[in-house]
Amino acid sequence: MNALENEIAAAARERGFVLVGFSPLRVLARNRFYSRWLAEGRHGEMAYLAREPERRLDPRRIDSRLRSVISLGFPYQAPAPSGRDWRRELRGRIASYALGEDYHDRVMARAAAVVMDLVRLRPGALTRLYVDTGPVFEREWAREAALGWFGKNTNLLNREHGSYFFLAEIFTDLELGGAPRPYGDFCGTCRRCLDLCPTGALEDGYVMESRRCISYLTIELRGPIAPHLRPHLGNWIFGCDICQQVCPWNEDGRAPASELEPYLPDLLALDEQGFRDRFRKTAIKRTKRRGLLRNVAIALGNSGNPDAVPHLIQALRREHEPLVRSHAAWALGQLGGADARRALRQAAACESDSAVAAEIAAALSLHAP
Ligand code: B12
Repeated sequence: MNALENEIAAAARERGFVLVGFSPLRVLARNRFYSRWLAEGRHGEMAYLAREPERRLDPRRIDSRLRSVISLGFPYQAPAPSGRDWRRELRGRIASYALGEDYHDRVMARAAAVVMDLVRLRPGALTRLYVDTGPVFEREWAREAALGWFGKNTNLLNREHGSYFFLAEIFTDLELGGAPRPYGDFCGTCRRCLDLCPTGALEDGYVMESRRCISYLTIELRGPIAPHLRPHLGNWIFGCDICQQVCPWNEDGRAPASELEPYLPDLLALDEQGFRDRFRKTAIKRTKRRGLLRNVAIALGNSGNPDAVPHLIQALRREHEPLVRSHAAWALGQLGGADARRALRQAAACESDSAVAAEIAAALSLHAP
């Protein structure tokens, strides 16, 4: 590192970033992989991933004066393994990255402070800052800057810090970073993330089939979740950490279990205002109330616990969102029992939404004599 890079790295560390690297900009040689990935529809409904391919592959299209990128890694709490019997206690599970204040705001504020430091060091420097906020292949640039390697679980992994860190990039017109220093791939023959992903979203590694990823299904997908995938979601109600938790490069943390594992019936009872009050400042607001409650209904259906039935019946009767009613109907079908069946039959008689009616019919047919 040259003197300026050392100063920038020191400033970034001061702001809480544990990983800092530099690389000159060039056209990324991933066009073929990326075009195929899109053509195969692996991005699901995330249409924004197909936008501005030229900029993604060459950030100089953002501004032709840009010369290099500073990649930053900001750590977050590694999740603790659950010590609870979630089925008995009716507890959902939230991915660790989503705890606390929305990371976009948290990391953005710190990265913006690094930008100020940089401009103090080099007055007039041109900068463009991204924290998951634009058409940038963040992991690819972080890999170029030797922050880590692109793991089989498609996360950027670092030997010291594992993968529980966010990425941010400062593009600048300063000349930073020398010849690429490849980090190496330390996945070896390990297949744990591939074999333990409940939905097989990582296939044979290094590729993400978003349409099967629990993180995509619970956060990004707006509509119904395909019935054959629902049982595999277990109790994940926002994101998923499995492919990180099983990775030998990650250690277990001690994130507060109460926040990671909320009581599901409380969430199912949230109205719009209650949802806003509880999640407004967190990343969880992204699903909106209807998305979160859809996931909660699935988790209750997966619990196998009859205590969930009255809460789901309540949702089937009172819930105004068809998306939530339909997943509550599915969950009642999974749990079965006389009360669930009676409620489903009653709902069938008065349901006006055809998608919900179809879910109710499917749920009733599970236990048809
Ligand atoms: C869309 C998205 C998702 C989607 C799709 C995920 C995916 N793997 O693409 C979904 C919703 C599933 C998702 C989930 C998660 N995400 Co996300 N996501 C993004 C986002 C916005 C874009 C990623 C993207 O462009 N994907 C499209 C594909 C084509 O891109 P790619 O995989 O990066 O593609 C490159 C590599 O595949 C490479 N490549 C291809 N083949 C090979 C082979 C080898 C050997 C190598 C080395 C490279 C390589 O070429 C491609 C093109 O450059 C980024 C932020 C950003 N702007 O980058 C965050 C980001 C990747 N997500 C992040 C996080 C934290 C998560 C979750 C952990 C959250 C959670 N707990 O639920 C999960 C992890 C799931 C997983 N295993 O990936 C972090 C990752 C940090 C890290 N340490 O890696 C990011 C960087 C956000 C941030 N700023 O911190 N995410």
